Amino acid sequence: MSRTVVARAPGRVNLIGEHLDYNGGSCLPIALDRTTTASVAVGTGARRSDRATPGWTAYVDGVLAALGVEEPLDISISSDVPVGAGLSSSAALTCSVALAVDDLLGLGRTRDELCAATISAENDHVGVPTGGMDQTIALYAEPGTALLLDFATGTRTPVPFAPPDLSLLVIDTAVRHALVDGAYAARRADCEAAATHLRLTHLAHATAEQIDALPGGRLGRRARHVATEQQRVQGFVTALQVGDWKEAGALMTASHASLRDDYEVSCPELDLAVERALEAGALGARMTGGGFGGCAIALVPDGLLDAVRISVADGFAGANANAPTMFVVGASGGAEVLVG
Ligand code: GAF
Repeated sequence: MSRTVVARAPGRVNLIGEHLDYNGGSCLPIALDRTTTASVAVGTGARRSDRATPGWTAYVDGVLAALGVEEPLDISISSDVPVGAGLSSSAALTCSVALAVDDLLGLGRTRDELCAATISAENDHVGVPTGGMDQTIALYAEPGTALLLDFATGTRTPVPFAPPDLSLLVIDTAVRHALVDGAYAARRADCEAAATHLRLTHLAHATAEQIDALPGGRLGRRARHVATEQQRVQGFVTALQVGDWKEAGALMTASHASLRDDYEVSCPELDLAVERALEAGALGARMTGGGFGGCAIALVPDGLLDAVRISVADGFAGANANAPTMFVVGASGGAEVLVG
């Protein structure tokens, strides 16, 4: 009987540092306890063509192509990471498949190599020019810590994340996004144009003077988000280190305003979720992930969790929006082989 390898990889929320990974900046994601599980065995049929595979199967084909795997495989997938919710269901899928296939076929790839393969699957096969945040946290997360990822240096620094008497509430707006629709690529192109104009390798390293010197309009706004978000990440990490949760919350809320006004990747439902969470006493709230729908996160004193949930739900009902789903998350571990 052929061997079946089972591996799982988590979704994530990014605490702060949005749209910085492809700008040489820093971000601070945590892994969720919501995961995708891939069961992989050597198969009997011919491998499906790697062209024109629709939807999520393209991500699987992309991983196999990036790993240079030609032989037929039987792969089954199960997941409780909501799809299209900005919680990185695609990286949970690619990383679980990559890890399982590597183990099954004895490829002996390092985590760095698997990370590169999963990024290539998304960039080169599916055709979405995402950065590497989602795959990196899925493969390297440790329980109880966020990972400070610096995309200029490639370093990963664990930052303990266990806020006392506070919860991190995920608010899924039920507005589904698709990064493949071109808006994400358009933001990335704007950033590349701004960096070229400023003769910078990493737009996240632009100074306030350089941003002011950009011609006004869209490129200036995009660059201002990137440069100010980089400052906020640094402030947020310091706030976590000294236990200043009020400051951490304020930086989350400022991040949301920047994503809404300068980067223009929010949507009315995300803005409503943030507004209603703050009104009910959240220390801070922001959209998380690529945007254009998906989830917001709110840092909420435990005693106010019910009030925040009710405030958000009432706000959505009052706006005739679909009911949001809300759940509390903590920092979980990264991808692992369950059955080898
Ligand atoms: C998506 C992308 F996949 C990430 O690489 C990152 O750019 C994120 O949007 C925004 O911070 O999740």
